[in-house]
Amino acid sequence: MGIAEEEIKRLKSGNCAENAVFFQAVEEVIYSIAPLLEKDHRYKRHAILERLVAPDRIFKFTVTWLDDNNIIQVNTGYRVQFNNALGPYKGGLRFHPSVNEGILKFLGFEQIFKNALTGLPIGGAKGGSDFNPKGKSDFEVMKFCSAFMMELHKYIGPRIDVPAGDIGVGGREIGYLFGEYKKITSSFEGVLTGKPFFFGGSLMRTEATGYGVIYFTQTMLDLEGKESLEGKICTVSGAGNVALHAIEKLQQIGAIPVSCTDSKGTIYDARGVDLELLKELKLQRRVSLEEYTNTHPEAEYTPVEEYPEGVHPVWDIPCYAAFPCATQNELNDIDAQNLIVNGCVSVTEGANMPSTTKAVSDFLSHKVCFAPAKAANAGGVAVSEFEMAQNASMSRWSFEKVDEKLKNTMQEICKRIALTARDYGVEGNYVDGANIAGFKKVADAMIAEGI
Ligand code: NDP
Ligand code: 2IT
Repeated sequence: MGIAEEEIKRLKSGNCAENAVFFQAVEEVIYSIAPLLEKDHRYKRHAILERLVAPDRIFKFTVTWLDDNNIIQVNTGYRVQFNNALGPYKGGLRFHPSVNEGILKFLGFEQIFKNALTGLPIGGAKGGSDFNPKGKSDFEVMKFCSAFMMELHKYIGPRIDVPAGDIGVGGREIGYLFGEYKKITSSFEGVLTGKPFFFGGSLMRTEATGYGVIYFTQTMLDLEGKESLEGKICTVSGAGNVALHAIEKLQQIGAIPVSCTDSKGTIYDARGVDLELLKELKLQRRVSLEEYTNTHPEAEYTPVEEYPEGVHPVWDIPCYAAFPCATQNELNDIDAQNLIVNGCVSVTEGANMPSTTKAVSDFLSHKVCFAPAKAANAGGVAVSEFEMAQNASMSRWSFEKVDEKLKNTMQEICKRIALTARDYGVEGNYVDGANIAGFKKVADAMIAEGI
């Protein structure tokens, strides 16, 4: 077989595997909304499902840039504009070597429902690149971001499509992307969210997703008649934007987060994790979590190579509440069983779709309070919309105002999906509640807007 045939075979087989996460996300929604489709024939007549699972458009482009050794590097960039029935396309950019069209379709599809649940006027999108920021110099990241924006700027705008951060894209990357957009278009406008505060960012956007995850969990535990998080052992995975701010809010409310993870390993610090040290390691020095044990030798570090097969050690730590905040499908059915056997009362998804389908059904059948990502991590995009509002009105809101609005938004989402679940005969099932409530909002707008 020649190189071309091999490449075609690889791409074809890659393509099938690529779509697995997208189908996983779509299937969950279809199962949840089936009773609604049976009951209300308008959705079938207007072909809502067929229209909703197909992105409005996908842009795929080549990003060519020069590294610090003057070697030309080539990456692929994407923007998946999924649905704008409720407002401009909105959703993050992910820079990670695993990025492909299937992953971005799954993330863009989820984003439609998440954004609908916020009650704010934003549609769903996602984008990114297989560029790996890890180990790159600041200049290399800057050069990549400039080259990426050279193409992306054609497709975005404050009333068209407003990207933000996700894995591998934080304030630094958004700053470089914004700078390039400004240079190309000569306009200073709210075309990206998650900007640093001193040039148009919103206070609290950095903290919003992680804080929102905890506000959601507090409301859910309250509605379900469970004990609050105060004084409780909590496990968290991830050590990025979402995980660190979930840990921060847990500590602020008197809970005891004892773990975090990165792509290389897991830290278990039974006395509670040292957040200042974590921030130094992951946000400033961008190094592996292994270094945590240099300062805290009594903490346990397990490198990925030593994980038992098919099991993540972070979900084997006994806890009251678990918060998967790293990446998709990081918590499988064996992990779910470990959490259930160890008496875990609640699981909240900070990452997008971190639990496998089987893990979710196990949590639901064992009556674990389970908060799905599209509801629980919506605080990030909600504050992104607040940033758009501030940019559009050339104003600045205080930290307290944003925090109050965030808290209120998370409480409202939680209550609405709990009520929806009850109305549809699946009380306590926040997965079905979120899917039905999100779908109805988008579908009704699509019907009203015509084909
Ligand atoms: P960051 O890039 O800040 O952090 C990601 C963290 O997850 C890092 O600790 C990283 O490890 C770890 N990680 C990433 N990929 C893998 C992998 N394949 N296996 C194991 N660990 C991995 O991203 P965020 O915190 O922003 O995003 C985390 C999750 O939250 C994602 O699912 C994202 O889609 C979701 N999310 C993010 C929002 C936001 O506002 N940022 C909003 C809503 C959802 P390492 O340090 O080694 O790279
Ligand atoms: O998954 C997500 O909601 C995000 N990465 C944030 C999206 C946004 O536009 O703020």
